[in-house]
Amino acid sequence: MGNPGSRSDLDADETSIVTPIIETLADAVPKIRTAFETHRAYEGEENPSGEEMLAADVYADELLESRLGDLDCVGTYASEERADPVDTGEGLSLAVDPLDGSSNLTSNNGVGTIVGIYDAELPATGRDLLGAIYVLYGPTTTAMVATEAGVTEYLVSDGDLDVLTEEVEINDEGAVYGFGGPVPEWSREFRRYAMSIQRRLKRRYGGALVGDVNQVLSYGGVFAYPELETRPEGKLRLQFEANPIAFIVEQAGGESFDGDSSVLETEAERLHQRTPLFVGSEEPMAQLIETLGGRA
Ligand code: AFP
Repeated sequence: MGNPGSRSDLDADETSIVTPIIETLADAVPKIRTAFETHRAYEGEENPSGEEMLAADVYADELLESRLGDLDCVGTYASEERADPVDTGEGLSLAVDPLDGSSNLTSNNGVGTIVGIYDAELPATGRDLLGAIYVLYGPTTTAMVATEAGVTEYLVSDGDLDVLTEEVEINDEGAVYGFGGPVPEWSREFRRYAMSIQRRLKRRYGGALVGDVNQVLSYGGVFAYPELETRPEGKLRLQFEANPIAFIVEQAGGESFDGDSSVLETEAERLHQRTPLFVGSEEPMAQLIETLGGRA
């Protein structure tokens, strides 16, 4: 653990692209946490994906747009809560889910913030990601930061960052699984996979992607939000959720899959496009990919 009160735990070489972004996010964390207490009501408005927004969603989005959009290295701020990207000048494109799993605020369960850092105009493929970050607001606040150099987990406290885990690596076998969506709406193949995996792994599902993926990274295992009968495109958003999460898991040594190939290969057609998402440890993912018909 690093020196509390300093930001020196950020490794200059490994995370230089993401350094101003993660430092700015860390600064915003105490304000976002406070908003969980003060901005709990629903706004009566829907986001571009048709979901009702909480006041905290709007607060986090506006705060992050103003803070991240001000950075010299950022040229575009796009958010799950906005129909269109905001042009902030020359630079990288950020795709942000300001408050992932915000409906969990009602039940006081974990929520998160996700940032995809793309070196391309949005919508872009996961192969255009230079880095990805998620913040998990759990009993403590942690940040998982991935670049081509690897993945580092930080404790975020009073706006400061201290390394918790250097070189985060997912184990190959896995211990937990968490699958979203109503079971009767899963495909027959996916139901077959779920029946088989539950003999070996323990079910853990919290309803916030960041929390559910963080436990898969911590213990090994598999997270899935598959295509559904009524929603063949899946639920999760490619730019804001699936790509950054797939990048982090793959950089930690795991696998991602969209039903055909790595999520990072998914063609990007629309900013708010959805995709099925499967991520996790090598072994359970190999079994999943085989059960779903293999890679295209
Ligand atoms: P909310 O932001 O509306 O709470 O949705 C969260 C989310 O996009 C993602 O974080 C979860 O993995 C998934 O939806 C949970 O969906 P279910 O409520 O269908 O389990």
